Amino acid sequence: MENFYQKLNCRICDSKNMEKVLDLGSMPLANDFLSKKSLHVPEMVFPLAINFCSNCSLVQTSHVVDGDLLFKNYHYETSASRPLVEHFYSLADEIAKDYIQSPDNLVVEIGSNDGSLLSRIKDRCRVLGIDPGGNVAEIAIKNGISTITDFFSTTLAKKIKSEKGMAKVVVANNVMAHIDDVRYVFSGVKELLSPGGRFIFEVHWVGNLIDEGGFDQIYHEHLCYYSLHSLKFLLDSLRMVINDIKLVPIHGESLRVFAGHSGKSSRSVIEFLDREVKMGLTKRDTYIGFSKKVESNKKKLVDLLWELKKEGKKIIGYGAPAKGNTLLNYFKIGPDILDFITDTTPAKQGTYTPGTRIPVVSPEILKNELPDYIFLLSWNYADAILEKEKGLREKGVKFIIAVPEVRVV
Ligand code: DWN
Repeated sequence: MENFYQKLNCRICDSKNMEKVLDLGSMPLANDFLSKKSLHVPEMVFPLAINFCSNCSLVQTSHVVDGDLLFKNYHYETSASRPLVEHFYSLADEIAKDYIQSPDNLVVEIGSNDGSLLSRIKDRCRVLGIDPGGNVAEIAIKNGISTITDFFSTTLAKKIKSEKGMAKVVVANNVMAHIDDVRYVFSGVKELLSPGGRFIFEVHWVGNLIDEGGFDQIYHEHLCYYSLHSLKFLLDSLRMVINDIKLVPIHGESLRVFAGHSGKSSRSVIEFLDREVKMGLTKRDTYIGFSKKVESNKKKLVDLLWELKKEGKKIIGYGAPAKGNTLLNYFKIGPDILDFITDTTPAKQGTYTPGTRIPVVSPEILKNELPDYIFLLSWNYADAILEKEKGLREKGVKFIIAVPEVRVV
């Protein structure tokens, strides 16, 4: 692969019956934050558009960027977002309560990042992390979480099975949307999972993306935008079963899927499939309508920001999420609008946002520099952040939130 290639067949069902439903143009990589010394180097940009497959309903990116470019030096750290860490701790406790019967049980996490989830249960069972990002895997290893720095695959699944036995639980959060050859990776999970085991994975739900107009979740790392329909098509074809599902309020709304080799599907699965049909998630027109909502949100937000700048207001960004870079680049919001962006991730501080080149700094700066407005790029943590920053709001600082509707609070 010369850095990227166009996907002509559907990732799940191999159909060519796909139609482009949104085109964001050429974009830099959303997590490719720039160091000061690389500012003079032209950035790589890649086509960013999504297709809808009428055969299995998978919404997916039209092009695939080389995984080494995307993940080998990864700026994203789970532990930088407290609400996310708490979300994963709660999942880890649920896994231990519902699935771990012996300290010898093995829990394998695909995309284990800095080991936040596994650290919660490492004293209750055997744990193994897998993550290609050497920098984040290093943090996990330092915290005592055995981690394989590589991409998960059927080959690696066989190696783990021969060395450590089968896994009682395989967990993968915000990973299965990042994989091009999804059939191969899901087959690897099937290989590793014990007969009565559970594959528990979370993916952001395409229904939320449509509902909230959260188009910023579209970037090159996210190859798939799953509905339960598309996931069911995939697991049926691999002769696996979706035993249960739960909609969880993280990254907007994510589907938490409980899958296994056998067993029945719960009532929640049946009801959710009906809900998706009623929402039109199996119809291409739904996604065509979505792109119109994105354009209307764009105009409202950009007009508001320029109005405030004309009034001489100081505006900064809060949170430098990957999704923020899709929004900033597509809406052409740069350092002429946002003086800087604060972020709690040490690896992001001192860098510049890809494409728009806005400086990313520590939130400490807010102790000395008060803006008039804060544009909340990490809108998915709005409740926690507005609570955390109520002191700023008491001093008159206003927050601008763009998703699901543009509003000032
Ligand atoms: O799939 C993925 C999603 C789930 O996570 C990955 N491809 C990458 C990543 O996407 P993201 O960067 O959009 O995720 P978050 O968790 O929405 O990023 C939040 C950002 O905001 C982090 O950089 C941390 C920062 N933050 C902050 O500065 N102050 C977060 C909180 C809660 C805060 O109080």
